[in-house]
Amino acid sequence: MNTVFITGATSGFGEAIARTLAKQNVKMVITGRTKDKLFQVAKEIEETTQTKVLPLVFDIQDYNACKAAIESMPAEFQDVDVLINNAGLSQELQPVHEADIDDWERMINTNIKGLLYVTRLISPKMVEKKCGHIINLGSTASHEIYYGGNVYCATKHAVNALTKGMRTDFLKYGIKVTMISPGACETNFSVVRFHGDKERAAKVYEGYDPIVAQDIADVVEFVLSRPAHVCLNEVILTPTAQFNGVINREK
Ligand code: NDP
Ligand code: 8X3
Repeated sequence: MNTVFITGATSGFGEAIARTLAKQNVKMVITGRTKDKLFQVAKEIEETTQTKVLPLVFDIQDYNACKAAIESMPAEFQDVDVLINNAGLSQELQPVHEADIDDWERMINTNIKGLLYVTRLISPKMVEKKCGHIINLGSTASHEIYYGGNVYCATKHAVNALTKGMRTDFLKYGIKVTMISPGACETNFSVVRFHGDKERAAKVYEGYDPIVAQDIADVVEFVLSRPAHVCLNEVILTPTAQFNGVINREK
């Protein structure tokens, strides 16, 4: 691993992945919209490891912003060989006939279009060098649908299709493509889903042990540690108390 590029590193999985991979003393680009938090993560990593970090603040829903940020990277960070497409979000849990169109736009623009924009901008160098590894954050929602999950699940089904599409496109260049598909994990995810309602978000994780961001970072580290001839196509991980979207709250 030479340079790793992680989207959505201001919180949750992305932050845990950045802090974990930084122990390997690599070069790292981390992104997000929350500038203070992004710079704080970068500073803490640089103070505690040998990893050099470039924080890039941009909204992945905006192709021109993605392009400007990625083209601004100094030469020493341009040789990205690991791309972690993690930034994403869910908005509300409403049936289609009641949902807010803006919530749909944000999910589709972030989870599908943003992931595609960043991949379009980063992957040509991997193709040129004939090596690289792209890790997409899918979800159990890439495979199942739950009440009110309609559009979020559709975006994560799209990530599943795009992961397979990318693996097909990049096969002849030796670029690995992996999807990591977690179930319920307590991060800022549900707070964002419920537009800042922390009480409602906390209820999602009551009565059982959810997975935590570090569990995802551990999987990323393992996936990246496989030898050149092995590509883990997908890893699905859930809390032990969850199966097919159903959560067992009986202790
Ligand atoms: P968090 O809300 O904790 O983190 C999401 C990250 O994505 C933040 O760093 C946020 O940064 C970034 N992000 C969101 N929108 C944008 C945007 N428009 N432009 C740039 N960055 C953006 O959630 P998680 O860590 O839990 O989620 C990470 C990924 O994992 C998502 O794709 C999610 O769908 C997926 N996932 C989550 C699960 C869970 O249960 N938590 C389970 C399965 C998958 P900022 O706000 O600073 O821009
Ligand atoms: C996030 C997990 O199923 O709780 O992808 O919405 S879920």
